[in-house]
Amino acid sequence: MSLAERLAAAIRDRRAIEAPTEDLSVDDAYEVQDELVKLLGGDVVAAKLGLTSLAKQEQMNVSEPLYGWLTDAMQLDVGQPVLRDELIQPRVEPEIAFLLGEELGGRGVTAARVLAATHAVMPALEVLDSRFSGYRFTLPAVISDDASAGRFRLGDPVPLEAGTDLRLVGCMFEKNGELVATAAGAAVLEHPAAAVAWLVRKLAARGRTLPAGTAVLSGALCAAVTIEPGDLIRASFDRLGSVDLACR
Ligand code: OOG
Ligand code: MG
Repeated sequence: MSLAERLAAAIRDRRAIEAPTEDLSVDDAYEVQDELVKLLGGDVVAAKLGLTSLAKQEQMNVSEPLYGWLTDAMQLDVGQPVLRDELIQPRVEPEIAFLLGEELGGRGVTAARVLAATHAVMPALEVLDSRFSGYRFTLPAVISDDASAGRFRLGDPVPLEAGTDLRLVGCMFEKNGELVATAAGAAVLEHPAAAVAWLVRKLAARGRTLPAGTAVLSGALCAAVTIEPGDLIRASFDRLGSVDLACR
C-alpha cells in the first residue's frame, strides 16, 4: 500500500498509524497529499494553512508552515456537532478564515493583494485529527496527512471593513465556558493575510491558483485543545463574531 492509501485506510478505520520512517521530501509529501485528497473523494471547498503561529509550531515541534485541503464532507453546518466516534484523536483550534472574491494566483502575491481580493472574513474552528499516533510527525509526514485535516466549521461571513486591522483582532478561546487561550490575529505570521499570501505563492510554484469563492483557514492563533463528547467549544473574535462547536 502507498502512504496515501495507508492514510486513507486510517481515516476510514479510525485507527492511527505510525509516521513514515522513509525519507520523504516536502515536494514528495505534497504529491502524497494530492493522492490522499483524491482518494477521500468529495469536493474541495476550502484550503487550510497550518503551523502559521509560534504557539502551534511550539505545540507540534515543527517550525515551518504547511497547507492542506478541506472537502465538503469535512464541513460542519451551523449547529451540527462533531462526532467523536468518527475521528481518531480530535483537537480543536480557533482560526480566522477568508472568503475570496477573486481568483488568486502568482509568485508575487502579497498580503495587501490578498486583502484586496477578500470578499469577507469568518471566525472558524478547525477540528484536527492526525492520523499519526500521538500527533508525532515530521513536517513532510504531516503534509502527507493533509495537514491533519478532520472537520471544520465556519461562522458567518463578515465584510472586511476599511479600518479593520486583522492583526489587532482579539480572540477568546473557550472550552466548556472556561477561557483556555487568548490571542490576536498577528499571532498568524504577523498578519493572517500574509499566511494566505504565503499559500498562494506556494501554490504558484506548483502551477495552481485559488479560485474565487474558495474559503481559506489561515491557521490556528493558539495551541489546539482535545475534545470529548459533552464538550462545547467557542471562539469569539473582536469584530468578526463567534463560532461554537459541540462534541457528541
Ligand atoms: C498540524 C496542522 C496545524 C494549524 O492551524 O496550525 C494546523 C497539526 O497541528 O496537527 O492546522
Ligand atoms: Mg488549523
